[in-house]
Amino acid sequence: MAVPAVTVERAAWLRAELDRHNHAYYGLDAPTIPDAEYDRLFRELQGLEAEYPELLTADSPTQRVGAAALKEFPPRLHGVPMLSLNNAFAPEEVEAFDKRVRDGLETIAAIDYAVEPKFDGLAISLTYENGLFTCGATRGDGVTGEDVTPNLRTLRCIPLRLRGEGWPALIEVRGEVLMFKADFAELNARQRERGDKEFANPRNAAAGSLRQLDSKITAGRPLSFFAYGVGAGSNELAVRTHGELMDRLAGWGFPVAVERGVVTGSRGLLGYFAEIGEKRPALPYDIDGVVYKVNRLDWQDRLGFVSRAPRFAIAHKFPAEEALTEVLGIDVQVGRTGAITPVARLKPVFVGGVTVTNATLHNEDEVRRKDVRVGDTVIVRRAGDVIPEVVAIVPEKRPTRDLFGGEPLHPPFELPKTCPECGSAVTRGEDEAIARCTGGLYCPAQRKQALWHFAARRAMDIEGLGDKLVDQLVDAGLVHSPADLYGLSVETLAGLERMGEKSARNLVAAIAQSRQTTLARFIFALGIRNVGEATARDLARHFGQLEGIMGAEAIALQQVPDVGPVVAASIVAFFNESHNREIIARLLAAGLQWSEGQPADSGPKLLAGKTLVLTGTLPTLKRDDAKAMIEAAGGKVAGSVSKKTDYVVAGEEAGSKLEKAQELGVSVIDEAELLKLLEKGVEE
Ligand code: 9MJ
Repeated sequence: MAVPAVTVERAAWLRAELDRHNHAYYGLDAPTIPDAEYDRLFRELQGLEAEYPELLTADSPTQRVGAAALKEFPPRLHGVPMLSLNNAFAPEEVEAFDKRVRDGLETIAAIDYAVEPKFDGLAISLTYENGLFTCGATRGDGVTGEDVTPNLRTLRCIPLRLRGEGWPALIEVRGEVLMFKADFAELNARQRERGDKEFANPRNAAAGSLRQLDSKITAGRPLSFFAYGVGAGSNELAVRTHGELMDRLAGWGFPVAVERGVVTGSRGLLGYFAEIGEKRPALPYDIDGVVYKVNRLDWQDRLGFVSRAPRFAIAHKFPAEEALTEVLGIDVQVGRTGAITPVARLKPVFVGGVTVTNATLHNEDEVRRKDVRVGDTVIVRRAGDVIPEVVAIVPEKRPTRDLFGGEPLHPPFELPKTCPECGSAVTRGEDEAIARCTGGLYCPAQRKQALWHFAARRAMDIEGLGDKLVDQLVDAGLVHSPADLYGLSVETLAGLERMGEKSARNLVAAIAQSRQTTLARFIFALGIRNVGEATARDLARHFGQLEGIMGAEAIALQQVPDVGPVVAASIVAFFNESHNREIIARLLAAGLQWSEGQPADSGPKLLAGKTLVLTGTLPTLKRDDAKAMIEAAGGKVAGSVSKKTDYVVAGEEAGSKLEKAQELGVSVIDEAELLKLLEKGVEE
């Protein structure tokens, strides 16, 4: 039966329409229709193709759902070999690269480089014949890869037919398949729910998803693709620069990195590296560095290759964020509020730019889920300044009782029933992830940390009272609670190890000086669970005096901005505890005082809507106090100077922020002028 002409037309229209929406969604990152509407059009096309199989075309969007499973991946010879890049880690290596390029081109002029993020995924090559996607392969050894065409067809961001025009009859488009961080998290959550294996990181998830013999599995995995180059066909493109090449690829429908650019000389390269390094945590995908390529393509040709890597390009890599190491032991740490955290003691390993010997295992459930045991080889991750964590174990490397496998050598980890520091019971609330030591301030670990916290710069700011000294004071039985600090004498302190008479005198003076404080600092210093610096400030501002807070019921506490039922309950519980009240009474008896803060609602908001930036050391005010005072007057304190800044408050040794203020013509004031503003407000 002949296909009615209207149906032929309708199918063609549906294909074009679905392709257009795909491109808008994946290529341009600008969705045009709701998912449900896309699905409706998709099903209509599927229906037509089922009824009239002759309507089916190779580039139909319905051909992305996965094909019959393979037994193995056929080999695929690349038209032009897929290169690898040489790596640089240090700035000097980048400068040396730039010098090699200039030497190679026999020029002393600064070179323009195309710069782009280095995606942490899998390199692939996509072949298009007469604009139609015909084959996709992994990199393999660079010469021959694995043909994973049915799998790549399922990626909606890979065009099945090139858009626009000007493409060669045969072209290999090169790029990276990866998984966005959010898609990875969702996939892992799904795997967990189903009891399936979770992936250690987005890269492994992308690799595992792409290398499936059953492309229907790949079809269900959220893979993405970014293009960054061309193999075969590159000579027929009539483009002058790598930048123009990327624009071409975008025009044909490929997603390309928006963070790409062109910079000049090694200074430009290092500037870009720093810029992307800062953006890295906020990028939606993992990158492991940036790539620099000489922008002019004729110069790329002139520079050519050394062995299998181009002379015209280099990867500038971030220090690896993940590394393998061995678990030497699993301990638990007791936190300030008694939280028990399992910690893996590791064979030292260099990761994220530092040597790591401990990694958090977060909590009991996490250790169970990951089944981390002594002797295991594990993937450790340290990203930015985040505390290092154990991502996953490598199951094949688990030591067993004998050489031929069998029983694991070590049993599963169990949380101790009693606190290793004080022997008190460890309990865990029904819907709580965290187990806690019930010892409270009887537990020396909690007591020490409560004291560190009390003395900290942002709390009572007792200079010279560091962690080591607190440990000594607690271990010697000289200090049981913060109140005991105010009874310490020079003689007692001078008797401690590594403590001279002069240091003892300075410390006693610092402790004495801390008596004069602010209500906000005092509340923060108490270390009430869930009460951080901002909440302490809000409480001080709202109630104005300590008695009000101590006597407040949960309902009254919830009148304070950002204080919800959980925080309110913590505060009530803290002040209900008789030993806490007793310590507070002793602190007040020891002479702690503050000028009572004005309740927030009564004071005029003299700095409402104003943004200030603090820089340098102010003559009398501590920076945190200046900040609190500005905020209490309704002002905002920003970290950097911009055109929107109203005032820069500069003290001694003010640096670049002062320069920036002068550059932008922002008013610069000193402490005295700030105090005047706080008293009288801004004269407009
Ligand atoms: C990645 N991985 O993002 C290249 N790459 O160019 C970029 N890889 C590359 N370019 C030539 N952006 C060989 C590899």
